[in-house]
Amino acid sequence: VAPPAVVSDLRSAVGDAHVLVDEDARAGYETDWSGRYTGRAVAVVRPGTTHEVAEVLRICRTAGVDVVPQGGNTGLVGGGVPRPEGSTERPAIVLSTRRLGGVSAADPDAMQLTAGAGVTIAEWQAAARAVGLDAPLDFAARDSATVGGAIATNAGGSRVLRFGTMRSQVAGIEAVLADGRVVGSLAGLPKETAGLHWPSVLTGSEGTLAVVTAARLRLVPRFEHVVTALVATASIGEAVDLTGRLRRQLGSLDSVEIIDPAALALVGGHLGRAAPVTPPPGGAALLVECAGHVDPTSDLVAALGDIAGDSAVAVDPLQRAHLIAFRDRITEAMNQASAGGVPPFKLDVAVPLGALEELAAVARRAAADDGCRLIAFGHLAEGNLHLNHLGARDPATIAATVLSAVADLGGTISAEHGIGIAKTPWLHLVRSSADLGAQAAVRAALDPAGILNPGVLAPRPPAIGRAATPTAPQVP
Ligand code: 2HG
Ligand code: ZN
Repeated sequence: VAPPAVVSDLRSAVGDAHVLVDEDARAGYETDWSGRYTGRAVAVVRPGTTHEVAEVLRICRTAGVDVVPQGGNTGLVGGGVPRPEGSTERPAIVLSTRRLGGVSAADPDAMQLTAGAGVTIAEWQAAARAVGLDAPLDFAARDSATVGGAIATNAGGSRVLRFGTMRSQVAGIEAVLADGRVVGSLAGLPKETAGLHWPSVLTGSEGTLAVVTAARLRLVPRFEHVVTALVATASIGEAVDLTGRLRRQLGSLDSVEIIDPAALALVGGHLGRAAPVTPPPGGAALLVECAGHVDPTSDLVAALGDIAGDSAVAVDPLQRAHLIAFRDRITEAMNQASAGGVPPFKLDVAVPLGALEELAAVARRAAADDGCRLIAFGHLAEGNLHLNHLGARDPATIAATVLSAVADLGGTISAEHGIGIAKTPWLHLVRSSADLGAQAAVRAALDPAGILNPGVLAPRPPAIGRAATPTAPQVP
């Protein structure tokens, strides 16, 4: 039940219309995009300015109310929705940053613009294109995911091989600390050595250190010529070799995405049309894009070599969209396949490219042992696989097996979705206790009352033995 004094204080800070207390109004903010993580907020608060964000944080700190920052709510690890009922001592609000909109001061010479935290990735792209440039980031949730959320999770997506993750795009940042003080700068100076670099400190901090309110963002050239290819390889090893060759030969290479045969069949069924290529079992389909100021099609076809035989290449925007749909709409296809039942159990992992084939084999075995259906796809150039388990009986055992193997292979338990609350039991696999202790000290220094996103990114005691099953509250 909402402490009434807090709700009325929040109403005076941001206006009645922007404090949502009705169950129906809150519902869309209380469950994340995965459908697996849900909790209750005493209110959803939607500040419209940095000053209002500061007021909201001061009110919550004084009242002892937790704050869960949320952008477009496209998260998949439970980090942007209230914690599960019964798992926290204090009430929580969702602080939605969606009203912190507005794009301003595009500078085509410096190739930067300033965006509010609530600006979507698609709006960032549109604003860049309006000045003849482009945004360096792209992924399927572009219409809802926000700049603030992308910073909080260090989002990646499909263009990372060319331009880097969100971390590389943030030239300046403005953020509010838990006590309401504002830090950072939106000057966007490419060179500056005058102390801590707030974009570096806050990117990937998952709403635990401050609430990001605006950012100075990098822009990249807008390429007139784009070519998309869907190609089949006989094995993952062959796919990795091809990726290396494309990277070395093609300065125009924008993305190399991977789709396993089961994922390709599932999305084909969802789209109502078969894919133009058929990778054999154990093989993969790759979605490759090149973009340049001159048409890169013949370079791409030459670099594909023999593999060009089993491929579909498109330049026409509509035909390109037809190919891209086989990659972009897999998540939607899985959600539809599991509609009404338990949502897919997701692992977002990355390993060094040379270990990808082994990781795929481990994942296949873990899914077979469980008896679930594995849908694997992802961002090949970064060795990043999205392992989705449909109808998993024992997700905690799958996670323990796969994540331990990932750590042994020199990889990471989260490549781009973040730790949230979903991956906290396995943080110790990839972070030492010295590392986790130092992170906890930084967090305590910036937010001594611990109101910012409690439970998120918080390591939990390691299970006894690597293969043991940790108890995870939201891993049914
Ligand atoms: C993507 O690459 C997203 O499409 C979502 O990261 C992945 O649904 C998923 O597992
Ligand atoms: Zn992804």
